Amino acid sequence: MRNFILGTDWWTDCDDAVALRIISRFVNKGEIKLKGIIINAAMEYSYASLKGFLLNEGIADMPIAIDLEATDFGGKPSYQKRLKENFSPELENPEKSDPIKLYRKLLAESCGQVEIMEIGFLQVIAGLLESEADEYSPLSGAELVKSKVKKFWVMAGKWDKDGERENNFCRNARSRAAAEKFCRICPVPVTFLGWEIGFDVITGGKLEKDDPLYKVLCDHGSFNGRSSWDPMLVLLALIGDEEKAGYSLIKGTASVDSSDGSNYFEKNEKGLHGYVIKKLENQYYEDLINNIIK
Ligand SMILES: [Ca+2]
Repeated sequence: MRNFILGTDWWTDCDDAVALRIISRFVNKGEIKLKGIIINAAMEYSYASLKGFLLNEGIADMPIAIDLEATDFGGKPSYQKRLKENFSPELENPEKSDPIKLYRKLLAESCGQVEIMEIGFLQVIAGLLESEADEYSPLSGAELVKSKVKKFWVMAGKWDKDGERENNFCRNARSRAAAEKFCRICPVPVTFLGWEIGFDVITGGKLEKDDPLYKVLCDHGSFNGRSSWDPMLVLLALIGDEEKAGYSLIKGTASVDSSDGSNYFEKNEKGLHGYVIKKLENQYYEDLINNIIK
């Protein structure tokens, strides 16, 4: 069975919750194993709201770590308070949490290879890549990733032309530095799904009105559905094959300018990086996602 770890900002946008509904469907059918979740943006209700959502999905039995220092992304997360109140009112953020250690532990203890899905900011993964030997592994972070991570699937960037700026890369100095580092030093293949892929694929608007996921979308103001960046990324990862998932893959080397978060791509068939292009009409992806999450 394929093993995954998820990184999510679980922040101002509600598409992370739609993505987690898709993941929960695959986990509950026994099709994949989700070994843990790393929250890479922190607000008062981060841990409780995510845990509450997972409890309702029936997949809460996994470790969660949170980057408690990552409070500087700006904006007002809209749906977390209700999730906490409805599903886990007694829970609070942990006083201490070490998300890099959790990545190291999960990777070191995994018998098989792991795939990492990232639908938020990259500073924890950049920290993992630069981490040193510890009680879990004598390997450096880059060596550990090289030996245990088969591939990263990352929602970030805008790849239809060079010099574009997308939120997960360019949100602030923290995310920009991490994105630059990740593209430069990650030693294993990465497939990016960019902003241009998901913005006009709208999902979640057909959910039952009493579905907690629909309430998440409503709290975000997305009563008729929301752009599908994170859902499309996780579904692509879970299918595990760009062509089968309805995309072409452009291979090469991605880079990010840490001064402004702009992204660039040099095409090269032997490159470790790739970004996807849709092969089908938006309706195809919308129907696929809406059918899974209903
Ligand atoms: Ca996200």
